[in-house]
Amino acid sequence: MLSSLITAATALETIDERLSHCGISRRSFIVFCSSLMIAAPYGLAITDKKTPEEVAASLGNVIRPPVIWLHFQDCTGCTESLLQTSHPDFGDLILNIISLEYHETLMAGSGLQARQALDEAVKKYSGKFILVVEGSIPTKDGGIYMKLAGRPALEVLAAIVAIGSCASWGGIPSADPDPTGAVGVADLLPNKSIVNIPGCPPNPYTLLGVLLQYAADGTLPEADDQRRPKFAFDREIHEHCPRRAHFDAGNFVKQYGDKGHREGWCLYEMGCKGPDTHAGCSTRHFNEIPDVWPIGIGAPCIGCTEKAIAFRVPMFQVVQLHTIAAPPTSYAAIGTTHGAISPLATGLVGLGIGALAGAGYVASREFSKVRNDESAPGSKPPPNDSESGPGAPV
Ligand code: FSX
Ligand code: SF4
Ligand code: F3S
Repeated sequence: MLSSLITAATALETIDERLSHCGISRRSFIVFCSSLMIAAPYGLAITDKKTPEEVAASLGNVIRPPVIWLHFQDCTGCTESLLQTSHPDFGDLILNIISLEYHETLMAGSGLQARQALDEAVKKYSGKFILVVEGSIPTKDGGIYMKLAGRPALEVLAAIVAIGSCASWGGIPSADPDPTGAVGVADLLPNKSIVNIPGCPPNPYTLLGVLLQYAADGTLPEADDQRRPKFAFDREIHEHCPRRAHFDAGNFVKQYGDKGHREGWCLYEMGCKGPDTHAGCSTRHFNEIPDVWPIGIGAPCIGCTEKAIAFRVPMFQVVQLHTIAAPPTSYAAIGTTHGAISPLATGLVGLGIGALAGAGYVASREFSKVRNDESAPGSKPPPNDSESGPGAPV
């Protein structure tokens, strides 16, 4: 059990003690807690409180959990993603909230010095630390494709939070032809309690939420059948995608740079895996910048949080729609003709309602104009038009 790896260690500081030693004000900590509540608004035991003050009161008594972070076959994008967080601030996180004891990318030491630091941290916090694993583990040929201090990665691995798609189930290194026999942590240690936080890169707030919940009350967030915390992976991208209205209306990008692409239409026909991918990217963007996530910048979701999709299903292959009806066959046609609005009727019902009806009429005319412009059913398709998506003629 993960719970056996961390115990309350009286020799370690609580978060409150640490903040007070560093001269950090209570107010700053409450601001930190409020940003945590915004980042994980539901599904996490620690943020399931009414006010930031209540979160601060319960977190303040928590012993800062020692964290040892190991890298295997990866691109370090997982760490880069975490480094970009400022709400909560990453410096606060590693210096005051958790106790980051070993992290190859962030530490100044290297070689023997780094190896000694790892040995010391493991010895000092034996039975108390959280192990975060980034990257997949090579298994072919005795694991010779990756060694740490001369030993195959396989030998030094212990457990626990698998961050990124590589550590969760192999990720990019495991893509066909998988030359190194790359696997995720759970493949090697099937009987351990492992939390998978897939994503390439993963959303840093998910890791933060898992670490803090465990540190606060010794429990892990409820997980789905792929060991992903439900609070972050219970919905599909498609459910909250800002381009969903275009999907429902049958407005699809047909080619990068076409009119639909420039106007932010749905990327389904470009191979977007959003309708089959569980992740929170459409509501929790990356790098603290609005719209910084794949679909936000005009690229289809490749399903990087799904074991069966990313790096397995071709990037431009259209996914099957399992739970959603495909427009336009199941939706009323948008381009139907509209009846004229009677001046008498608007006069009787009143000026306000008449104004609303008029606005709706103008809007529907504008919408019809767009639909008839490029993608309306029956309109002449562009030269490279795809016929495989839901908007295709049947
Ligand atoms: Fe894998 Fe992480 Fe993708 Fe990269 O290191 S999940 S390749 S973003 O960074 O392991
Ligand atoms: Fe968004 Fe992709 Fe769904 Fe279109 S198919 S609405 S781009 S998630
Ligand atoms: Fe990955 Fe798709 Fe989100 S590619 S980062 S799950 S939008």
